[in-house]
Amino acid sequence: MPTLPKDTFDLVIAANRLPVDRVREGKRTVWRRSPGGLVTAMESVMSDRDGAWIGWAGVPGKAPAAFEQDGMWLHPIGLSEHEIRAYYEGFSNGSLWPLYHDVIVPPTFKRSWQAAYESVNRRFAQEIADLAAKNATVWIHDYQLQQVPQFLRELRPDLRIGWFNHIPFPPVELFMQLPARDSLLHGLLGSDFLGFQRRSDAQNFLRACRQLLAEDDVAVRGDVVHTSDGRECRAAAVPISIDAESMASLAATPEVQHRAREIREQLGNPEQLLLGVDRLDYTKGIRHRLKALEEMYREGALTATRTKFIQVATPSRERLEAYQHIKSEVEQTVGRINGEHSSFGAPPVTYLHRSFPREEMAALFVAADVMLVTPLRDGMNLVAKEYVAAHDRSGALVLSEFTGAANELKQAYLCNPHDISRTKRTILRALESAPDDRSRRMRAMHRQVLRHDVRHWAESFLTNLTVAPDRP
Ligand code: GDG
Repeated sequence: MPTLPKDTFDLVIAANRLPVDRVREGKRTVWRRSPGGLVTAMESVMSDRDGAWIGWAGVPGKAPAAFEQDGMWLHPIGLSEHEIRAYYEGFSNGSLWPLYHDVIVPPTFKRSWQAAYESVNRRFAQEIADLAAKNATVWIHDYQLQQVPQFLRELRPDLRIGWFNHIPFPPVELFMQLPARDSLLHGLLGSDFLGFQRRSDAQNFLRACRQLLAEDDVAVRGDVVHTSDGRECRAAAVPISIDAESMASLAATPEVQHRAREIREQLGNPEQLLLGVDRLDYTKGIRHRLKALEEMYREGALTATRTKFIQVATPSRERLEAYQHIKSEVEQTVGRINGEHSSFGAPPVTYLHRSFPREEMAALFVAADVMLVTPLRDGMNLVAKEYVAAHDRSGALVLSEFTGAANELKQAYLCNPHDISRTKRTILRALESAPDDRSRRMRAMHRQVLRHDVRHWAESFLTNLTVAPDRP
């Protein structure tokens, strides 16, 4: 690893967050690798190159010094408290997140947020420009950094620039609400290649360019946008996945198998165990899921002593009002269901509002007979893939049609979470289907996820980026 890291990296990753968290260990502050497939995927593509990762360290204030960890050069970006409020919580999570998820809650638009977003995106671009070697490959991640490709292109026309969107790209009828819409489209068009979770996300982007940028002389032909400065930018679907092999082998370990049995025992050995695992976010359909279950307990379709439900809801974006609102709604509903249906020490719903180690998550997946994944809109949903990787023939997946995962996991019990009556019937179908049927479905999905894992995703993104049309 170079000692003077300037102009030296062949591959630069930029994401809102670094792949590490700053934690206190006794009196010392240390960096601990954050869990998640993205880090694994990047490790696999960075192993034979000089790679750097640029991102926010997760705490306000001046950027800590750059450092090396696990063979990656980690380069923190500093964000002030104002920038966290305006760029991250404001524009990214108050304007873009709801707009890109079908306006499940109304987006808020503020000019000051947009200005902070632009200035943070410029800072990312400058830092990348300083670190990247000549003709290096730059991979930018997600909705927080949509203007980086353009700003970076202005600074470093020699670079090959790709961007991947982890969340949906909205239909033009919604996207056009955004006051910054032209700036974001021009921002993205600084890339050579844009990767999306689904084909329809890529199509939505191309349609937005065609309809909103026509007068700027942008021409869209097939999946390529021809820009007025003579460049080409291609948009296509490259669906993300998980480290499937590692989840499958973790789930098979005696410790995890034992812990899964223990979880069921602790719940009084129910006949059926249902599970939900989500960030506590209004996009994940937790309220709709609980409504369906509440009705099923009330009507007797489910019996509280025989069928239990565990909901893990990882804390998320807790300073935002919409998140405080969904939290209190979920907690009220759980309280009501348990109030009406618990017997002493045996509530039907176990609600866990905290994070767990990966091993515990694997044990929960193994323990659950039916996994409920019911988002109202979700770019992909990795939890669905993790559950499927943890089961090769047992278990059943109820999956919302509004997830990217539904495009690949076609043997799931698909549902429309807005349709509570049919969702209830789908949950019952998953619970009551013949073991043969469940096993046939699970085997097919397990094979699909193991074949198309996160390494496959990272490689196909980089291949798409490498073969992107040459610049003039
Ligand atoms: C965005 C897009 C897209 C959750 N709680 C714990 C824990 N998790 C892990 C899960 C899973 C991940 O976090 C969540 O991923 P999702 O895909 O479900 O959702 P988002 O956070 O919304 O992610 C999404 C994704 O980006 C990737 O492109 O699929 O559509 O919204 O891996 O297992 N992990 C541990 N403890 C927890 O308590 N260890």
